[in-house]
Amino acid sequence: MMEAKLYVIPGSHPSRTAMLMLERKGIPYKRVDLMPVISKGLLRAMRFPGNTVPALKLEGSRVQGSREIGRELDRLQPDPALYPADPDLRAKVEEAEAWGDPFQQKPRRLLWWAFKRDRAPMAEYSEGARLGVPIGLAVKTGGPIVATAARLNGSNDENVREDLASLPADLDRIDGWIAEGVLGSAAPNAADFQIAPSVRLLMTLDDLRPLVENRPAGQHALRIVPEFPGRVPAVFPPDWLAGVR
Ligand SMILES: N[C@@H](CCC(=O)N[C@@H](CS)C(=O)NCC(=O)O)C(=O)O
Repeated sequence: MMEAKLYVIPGSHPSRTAMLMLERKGIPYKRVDLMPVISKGLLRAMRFPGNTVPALKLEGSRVQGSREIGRELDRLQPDPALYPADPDLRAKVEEAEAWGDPFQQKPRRLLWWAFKRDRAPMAEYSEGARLGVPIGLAVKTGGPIVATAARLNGSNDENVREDLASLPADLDRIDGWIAEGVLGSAAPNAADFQIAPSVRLLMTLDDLRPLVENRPAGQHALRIVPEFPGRVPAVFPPDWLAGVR
C-alpha cells in the first residue's frame, strides 16, 4: 500500500487538484492543513524544493506542484490514467493543463482581494481544516497574513479589474475544450482536475457565480468538484463587473 501525505492550504484550488487526483487513483492519503504564508517556511523546512502547496510526500520522495504530482501519480500507478494514451489527445490535455496552471492566479488574486476587504468569509473556506488554532482566532488575527498574501499575489485593483475583464474569454476557452472533448469526457483527466477547481473557486464568489454556473465550464466544475466550501458575498465595484454581466 502506498503511503501518501499531502500538504494543502484550506480553500486552495491546486490543492484540491491534487486531492482529486489521489482520490481518482484510489491512493489513500493523510492531509496536512497549513496556514497560508506560514506554509512557505514550513515547506522549506520540510525540504520541499519550492514553497507552494500542493506538496506531496509519496513513497519516500517529495513531489511539489499540481502538474508534477499528476505526472508522478501516473508513473507510480498507471491506472486509471490521468493523461490519455492517444498521443494527439494527450497533447491537447497537456496544453489545457498547462494553460490551467497560470489561470489559477485569477481566482487566487480575486479571493485575496476580497479577503483584504473582509476576512469573515475566510472561516467558511477552512471548514473541516485542522490548523492547530481555532479557525475563528486564525481569521481574527489573520490581517498580516492576508495583507502579505494579497501583496505576494498582486491582488491590487488594477490586476483584479483586468482579471475580471478577461474572464469571459477564459470561460469561452474552457467551453471550447469541453466541446472538443478535451475536457469533460467520461474519464476525467489531469486537465479536468487542473481547471475545474479554479472555476469552482470562482463560483464561490457571489459576483461571479451567475456568469459561470450555466455555462459548460460551470457545469463541468460542479461535476468534477461538487463540494467546495466557502462563499464571498458581492464585493467588487459594479463597474468592474460590467463585462461579466
Ligand atoms: N501552480 C502551482 C502553484 C500553487 C500555488 O501557488 N499554491 C498557493 C496556494 S493556492 C500557495 O501555496 N501559496 C502560498 C501562500 O499562500 O502563502 C501548482 O499548481 O502547484
